[in-house]
Amino acid sequence: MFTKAIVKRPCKNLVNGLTTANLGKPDYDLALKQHQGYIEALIECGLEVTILEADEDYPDSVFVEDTAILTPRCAIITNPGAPSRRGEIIEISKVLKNIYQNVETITEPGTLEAGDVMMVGNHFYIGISKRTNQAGANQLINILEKYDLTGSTITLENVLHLKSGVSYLDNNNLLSIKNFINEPEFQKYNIILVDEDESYAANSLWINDNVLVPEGFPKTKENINNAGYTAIEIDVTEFRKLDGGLSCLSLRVYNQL
Ligand code: CIR
Repeated sequence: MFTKAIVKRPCKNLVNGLTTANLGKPDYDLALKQHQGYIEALIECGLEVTILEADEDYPDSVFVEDTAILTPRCAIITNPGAPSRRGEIIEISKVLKNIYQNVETITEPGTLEAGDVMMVGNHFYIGISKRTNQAGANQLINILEKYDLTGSTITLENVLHLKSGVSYLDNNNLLSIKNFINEPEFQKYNIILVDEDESYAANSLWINDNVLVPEGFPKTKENINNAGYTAIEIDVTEFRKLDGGLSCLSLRVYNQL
């Protein structure tokens, strides 16, 4: 069960964040408002939310998910593949040391961003992407195995992070864009296909009985509701402009296997 979340307020320098989206610059005031809506939804889902203050030194620091992998047995601080994001781990590391007894780290030459890591029970799928390399994935698998957890890799094409295209929703349900539906490792799941014109909604966020879904993707929302969840729509247009989705905006503490 998810019990807590950590978020970080967007900074004004957000407008200079990394992007491939071609959707224009985010509007800072609207981003702040949307971020507040996201926090309120997490609280509505029963999570205790820690809110970290904005940090102007790191334009992408609102996407706090990428800085750590939280497992029920340890936290693992990443080494982001994007050089401009490396320093984001300093503060997160301090915060997580107050929550977790066991804190591990990914180090050079390994790079890894946790948007590339998808937790399915005690197994962690790791996307090999422009941001996460094989060395980083190998380090993560070795760390996981120390805690009786497992990991395996999936090579990505055409998506920034693994979870840009696929999200595990618990109860064996996997929300996925077309690119991943033939992935051998995913054949054991009940795949909820996300239509091509709603591909952004593949990054939806399962929190206990709820799933947060980006606003404006009605087919995906309906499919998620039909699968037995309560889909909660959240407006995140300003974060989409920076290739960010719902999962990217928080780190979630999961307490039991
Ligand atoms: C970046 O390119 O790093 C940010 N603009 C977006 C990060 C999105 N994070 C995620 O998918 N976990």
